[in-house]
Amino acid sequence: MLMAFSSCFLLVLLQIFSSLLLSHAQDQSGFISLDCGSPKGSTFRERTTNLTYISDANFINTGIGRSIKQAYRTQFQQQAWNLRSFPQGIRNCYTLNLTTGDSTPFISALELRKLMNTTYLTQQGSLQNFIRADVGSTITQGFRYGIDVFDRVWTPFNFGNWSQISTNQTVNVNNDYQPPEIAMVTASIPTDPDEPMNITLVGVERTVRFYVFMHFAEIQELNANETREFNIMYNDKHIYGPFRPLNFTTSSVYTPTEVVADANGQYTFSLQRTGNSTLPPLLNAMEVYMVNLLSLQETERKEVDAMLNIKSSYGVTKIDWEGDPCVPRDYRWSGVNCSGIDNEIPKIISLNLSASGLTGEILEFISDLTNLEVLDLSNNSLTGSVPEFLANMETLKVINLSGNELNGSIPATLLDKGRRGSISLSIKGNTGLCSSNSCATTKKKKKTVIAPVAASLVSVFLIAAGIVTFLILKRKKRTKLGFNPNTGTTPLHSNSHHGYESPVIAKNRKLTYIDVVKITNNFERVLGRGGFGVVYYGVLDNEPVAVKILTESTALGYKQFKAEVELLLRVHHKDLTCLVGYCEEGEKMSLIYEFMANGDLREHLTGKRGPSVLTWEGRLRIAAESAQGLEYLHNGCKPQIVHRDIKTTNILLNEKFQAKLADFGLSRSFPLGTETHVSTVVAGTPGYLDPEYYRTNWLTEKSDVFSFGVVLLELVTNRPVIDQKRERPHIGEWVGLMLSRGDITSIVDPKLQGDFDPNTIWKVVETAMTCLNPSSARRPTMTQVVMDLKECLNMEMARNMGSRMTDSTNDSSIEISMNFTTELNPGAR
Ligand SMILES: *[C@@H]1O[C@H](CO)[C@@H](O)[C@H](O)[C@H]1NC(C)=O
Ligand SMILES: *[C@@H]1O[C@H](CO)[C@@H](O)[C@H](O)[C@H]1NC(C)=O
Ligand SMILES: *[C@@H]1O[C@H](CO)[C@@H](O)[C@H](O)[C@H]1NC(C)=O
Ligand SMILES: *[C@@H]1O[C@H](CO)[C@@H](O)[C@H](O)[C@H]1NC(C)=O
Ligand SMILES: *[C@@H]1O[C@H](CO)[C@@H](O)[C@H](O)[C@H]1NC(C)=O
Ligand SMILES: *[C@@H]1O[C@H](CO)[C@@H](O)[C@H](O)[C@H]1NC(C)=O
Ligand SMILES: *[C@@H]1O[C@H](CO)[C@@H](O)[C@H](O)[C@H]1NC(C)=O
Ligand SMILES: *[C@@H]1O[C@H](CO)[C@@H](O)[C@H](O)[C@H]1NC(C)=O
Ligand SMILES: *[C@@H]1O[C@H](CO)[C@@H](O)[C@H](O)[C@H]1NC(C)=O
Ligand SMILES: *[C@@H]1O[C@H](CO)[C@@H](O)[C@H](O)[C@H]1NC(C)=O
Ligand SMILES: *[C@@H]1O[C@H](CO)[C@@H](O)[C@H](O)[C@H]1NC(C)=O
Ligand SMILES: CC(=O)N[C@H]1CO[C@H](CO)[C@@H](O)[C@@H]1O
Repeated sequence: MLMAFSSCFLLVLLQIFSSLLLSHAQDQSGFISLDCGSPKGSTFRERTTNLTYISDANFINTGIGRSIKQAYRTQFQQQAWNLRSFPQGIRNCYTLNLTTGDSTPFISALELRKLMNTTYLTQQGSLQNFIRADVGSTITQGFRYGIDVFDRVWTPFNFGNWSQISTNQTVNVNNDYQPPEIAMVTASIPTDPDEPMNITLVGVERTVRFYVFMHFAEIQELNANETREFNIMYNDKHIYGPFRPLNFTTSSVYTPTEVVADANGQYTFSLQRTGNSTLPPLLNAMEVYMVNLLSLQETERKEVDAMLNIKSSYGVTKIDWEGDPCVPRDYRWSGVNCSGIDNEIPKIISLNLSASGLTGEILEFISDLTNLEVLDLSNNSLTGSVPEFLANMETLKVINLSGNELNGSIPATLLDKGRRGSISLSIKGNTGLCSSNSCATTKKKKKTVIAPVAASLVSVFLIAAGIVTFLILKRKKRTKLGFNPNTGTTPLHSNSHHGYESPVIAKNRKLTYIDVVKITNNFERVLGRGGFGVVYYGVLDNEPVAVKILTESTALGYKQFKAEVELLLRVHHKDLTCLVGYCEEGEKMSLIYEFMANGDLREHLTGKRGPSVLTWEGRLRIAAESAQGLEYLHNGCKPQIVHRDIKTTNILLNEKFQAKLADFGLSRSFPLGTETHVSTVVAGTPGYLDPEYYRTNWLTEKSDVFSFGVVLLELVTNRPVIDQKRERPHIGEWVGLMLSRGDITSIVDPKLQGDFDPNTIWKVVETAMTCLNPSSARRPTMTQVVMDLKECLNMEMARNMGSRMTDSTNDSSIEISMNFTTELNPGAR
């Protein structure tokens, strides 16, 4: 028996809208329903669904509204009566992928819906509906909102060789997926009870990956001597079962990982009754989603905000300045160029607003484009002075300000950079501008128009057919592209020589000592004492902060301080603590960090934070997050950063128990170039210190890998790193000894009470032991460590989420999880 699904169903879904079942009113919060092309401000309630649609006019500046002919209206729901047409421009609307060709693309309606965050999870990309079938349906219409609380559109599905069964009783649908009861009260069974139910996905390339969700409920009243029990096979491999659907209660079975085609390009699910079953298998409802890989990373929020501020302050009216400035890559904003390799976060590296009719001053928002290499503002009517911040933008290599009406003096620091050739500065045709400090008398205080920061912009990528997808974009490591200086402009030469060292730090983050006293309420509450000073609690702009006061006597203090500030200002990552400000007044030096409400990891392991024990899943998450932070330092930063003091007290937890690496005080940047190591004064904490680094004094990122291995062992064992009373004092040697004796259970932290998947424990121990390899060359990279930990975390999460079955005969098997109703205790673990 064979049933075929193909993407033609998408067309079916679009046509069923005109005849839908009646429904009762439901909550529409979290819904966005746009009637594209309808007049600005217009709104209406759709008659059959009671969904409220509003005009899309506030969401787009381009395109033209049109209507369909009166005669066709009755065939469609009202949101299809208007449409927005895009006859102009190659980049329009909600960051759309518009295909150019001999037709004009259009959108009729745009609808966004909210699902529970526990359902329809994908490991990568987004999910696109392939089929959503109400199997064995006795009705001929599809249905959606009003019957389906999440507004999923269901299609009746019957197959020739299957028979329908249905019930008049109620079926409990109360699990996270909440399939509509109308879909669950009907089901299909094979007409020949000895045949399996085969479901083959056709009409797609073999590279397509799917997630499959099947909803089952027993809807026949079984006699005591009857059973319905079946296995779920995929491409002839057993993936789940034996399984007995619950009486009049929904079980949702889904694939938590991607389903891939077999060698023949085949995707076949088969429900097969077991030998003990007196009844054939049944299927009530089924959903199949394709994984849509969008290899597009969005530009960082901060840079997008800066561009939107620049756009609104200068009143830039370029038609394509909508959505994300850098993506899709082939449709960037005009005048903007971005760095970008696939899968990396694009950064704005050049901004060309030459001859764009700009007026007013040079906006400070430009300084938020922290990766900018080329700035061309030539041939505009810009007034005011050349701002100092341009000299402080470290990446900036080319500045063209020629052909404007700028006046005053050019900042000495900028002149100096121009003189040294590190910036190519072009200022021709600004009659009021002088290149020496002597004319600085008329220098007026700069004032920048502050534009409201544009509201968070949600980029919705749509395929022209109008299929809504849900994005889960993963931010990966960021690497800056090398810059090839464009020498199109002449470097400015000047006689002035100031020997001025350019300030690295933006002024707005610099605080006075008085501020620090205020923030900490006169150093009222001590949070902790670190290697270089005391950390106090403080409040800055109503946000809690941690203020680290560096000890004046610290010999290394000042250098350390500068290093830390310079690094932290460059480094931004969700798994690294964020520096929000600093103070440097002579000897009085302090750093202000985001406050990490839950202290450090060591406190949680030792129980100093109270009796609650970190679960294994919690520990894996902390490990994965801090590994990512470290991976970012190693691979995302240029020059690479070696932390040099990885330990459990430097892994901090915020109020959501997210882990972040702290204390870059000992970090040193690698010099640019081909060197793979630097020689520095050995620093670090005993026990965590890489013996190879200690011995050779040669530092590589693999020293951090060693320290991280120690942290992993602490997470598993919860024992001291060095314990002289132990057979082997160092934790790594001790674990190695226990492993060699085969005594592996005794190393695991007894506080975990055996609540873990042993496979993940051993995998972590294995990873940790490779990190501790005496030879740094044999240690893994943090990238590998991150991958291992994520894999373990996923396994542990799946274990905790529900029962999990894997095919024991083949490791490439897929997994099926069960999601039971909350009221019933799962019997089929
Ligand atoms: C159904 O699938 C099973 C296992 O994949 C296969 O052995 C059987 O031949 C299929 N039956 C039909 C009718 O396609
Ligand atoms: C459907 O059933 C008919 C006979 O009832 C059989 O000839 C045909 O092969 C079956 N089709 C599939 C796909 O199983
Ligand atoms: C829509 O709402 C109105 C009033 O709120 C109600 O009378 C009507 O039955 C609802 N229609 C549907 C289809 O839910
Ligand atoms: C899901 O949402 C709930 C409540 O909104 C939140 O507590 C929980 O952390 C979320 N889970 C995930 C995995 O995001
Ligand atoms: C459901 O009720 C209808 C009408 O009362 C009846 O004709 C039908 O046989 C019932 N179906 C089942 C499965 O009991
Ligand atoms: C189950 O028992 C009923 C009588 O209670 C009988 O009619 C039926 O044949 C039995 N079915 C099976 C599969 O033994
Ligand atoms: C379903 O009902 C039948 C008959 O009452 C009973 O034998 C069986 O155990 C029930 N199944 C489940 C999973 O509760
Ligand atoms: C099927 O029945 C036999 C004998 O009653 C039993 O040993 C076996 O465990 C059953 N199989 C399943 C999968 O329940
Ligand atoms: C944009 O920048 C890339 C380097 O990231 C460079 O290869 C490309 O030529 C630039 N494109 C334009 C139009 O300047
Ligand atoms: C900026 O764009 C103009 C054309 O619009 C071009 O002539 C100029 O070379 C560009 N500037 C840079 C730095 O690429
Ligand atoms: C800017 O003005 C100069 C001088 O008039 C001219 O040569 C140049 O082509 C202009 N550049 C652009 C991009 O308009
Ligand atoms: C960025 C993106 O997704 N571009 C796609 C837009 O659609 C065309 C045609 O379907 C594809 O060729 C592009 O790759």
